[in-house]
Amino acid sequence: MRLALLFSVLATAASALVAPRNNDGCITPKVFIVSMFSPEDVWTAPLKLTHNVSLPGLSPLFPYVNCNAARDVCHLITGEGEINAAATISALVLSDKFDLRKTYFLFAGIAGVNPHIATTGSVGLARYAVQVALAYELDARQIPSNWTTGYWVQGTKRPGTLDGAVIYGTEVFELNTNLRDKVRALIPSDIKLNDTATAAAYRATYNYTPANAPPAVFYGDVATSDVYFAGNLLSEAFGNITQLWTNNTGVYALTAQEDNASFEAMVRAHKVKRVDFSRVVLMRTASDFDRAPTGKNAYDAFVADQGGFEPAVENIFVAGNYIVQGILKNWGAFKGGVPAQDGWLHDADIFHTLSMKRRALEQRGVERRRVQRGVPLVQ
Ligand SMILES: *[C@@H]1O[C@H](CO)[C@@H](O)[C@H](O)[C@H]1NC(C)=O
Ligand SMILES: *[C@@H]1O[C@H](CO)[C@@H](O)[C@H](O)[C@H]1NC(C)=O
Ligand SMILES: *[C@@H]1O[C@H](CO)[C@@H](O)[C@H](O)[C@H]1NC(C)=O
Ligand SMILES: *[C@@H]1O[C@H](CO)[C@@H](O)[C@H](O)[C@H]1NC(C)=O
Ligand SMILES: *[C@@H]1O[C@H](CO)[C@@H](O)[C@H](O)[C@H]1NC(C)=O
Ligand SMILES: CC(=O)N[C@H]1CO[C@H](CO)[C@@H](O)[C@@H]1O
Repeated sequence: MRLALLFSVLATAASALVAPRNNDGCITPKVFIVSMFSPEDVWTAPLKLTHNVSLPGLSPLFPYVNCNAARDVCHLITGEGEINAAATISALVLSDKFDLRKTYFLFAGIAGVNPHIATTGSVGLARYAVQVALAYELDARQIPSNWTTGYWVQGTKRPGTLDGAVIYGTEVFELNTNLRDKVRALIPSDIKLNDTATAAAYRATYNYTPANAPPAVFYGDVATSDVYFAGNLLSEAFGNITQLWTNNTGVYALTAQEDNASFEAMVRAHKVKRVDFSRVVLMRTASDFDRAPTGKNAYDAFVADQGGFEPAVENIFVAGNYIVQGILKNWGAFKGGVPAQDGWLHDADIFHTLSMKRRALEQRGVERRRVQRGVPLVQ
């Protein structure tokens, strides 16, 4: 008897490993919104996300997922920085309380902005998230005299090259650009974004557009770095690294501290069919400029009240709620997914984690050779 019981326990455990999940009783949100810290939670009150679900592994500061009564919209706060983001999103996507296979994810937070690409209060929708500071660094006072920056990619000998780069796999993530086009179309082109007089006045101190133009919706890529960098030199250096990792197809527009980490957890979960990484939208609204206006000191600009925080936070909802409501209203069109662009399966990350060909590529050492030849991995 006891032996039979043991066998039956083992058989149940084994079938749990291989059998499809029984998702009865799971929460199956249509849209899952992710904030990174409390001010970005512009959702709970207006969308009445009052049904709390506690989940092991979330941030001790934000221990709940909160959903609406219909349980078709849910939200959580990851906690700030790469480590909080990776740990929280891992806990979510591995939880059996949720079935997230058809869920659209809206990562929606504030960010620093490159004034050559957009201005404060603007709403950016990203194709790439690039982990720019995964790099070597020398203090600027000790760099070789002909270098333009103290940052260079790990494994390489100098700035500006991927020759010999060491790959961690989290350097760059590519999202579904067809989905990005589709959700942008849900936002009215004449949308009235929120703004403040302080933000407008500070913006006017830049002598070029789009920095000094009113806030708008735009396409732009997001740099991820735990180091909160500022000033034109570092911003330019990380813009250069973005171009390296994306073979000049990415444009560094926004900077924040979490996305690369969140997406690593999402890609791993996609691989075991717990989420669909082609259903991820990354929206960042611009709260402050990454560099000073011409002729101003970098530190003074960094500490100045740029006035962008408030409209950036508000515009997460002003623009983002069109996306949330649009997906809910048009669920028939979204339910089956939005096919991603050609090549996406190979490029979601540079290990080709989502590609059927990944194993074969790895076995042939293709990644290693391409990197040794200094060939960017994303096309
Ligand atoms: C639900 O979660 C929110 C945010 O974490 C918290 O403020 C609120 O007290 C929670 N409500 C209940 C009933 O636990
Ligand atoms: C700097 O000078 C060194 C030595 O002359 C040279 O090898 C290198 O290519 C130059 N440029 C950079 C960016 O290192
Ligand atoms: C960025 O790259 C450009 C083009 O190679 C170069 O002229 C510039 O000095 C670089 N900027 C920094 C800060 O490294
Ligand atoms: C945008 O600004 C208007 C006017 O100040 C305000 O009523 C509204 O609540 C703001 N929107 C959000 C989402 O905060
Ligand atoms: C990089 O982009 C260029 C076009 O600008 C293309 O010709 C080249 O094949 C790309 N390289 C790789 C490795 O994707
Ligand atoms: C700077 C930093 O924390 N980078 C991390 C990004 O995520 C990967 C793991 O997925 C880490 O290896 C990096 O250290």
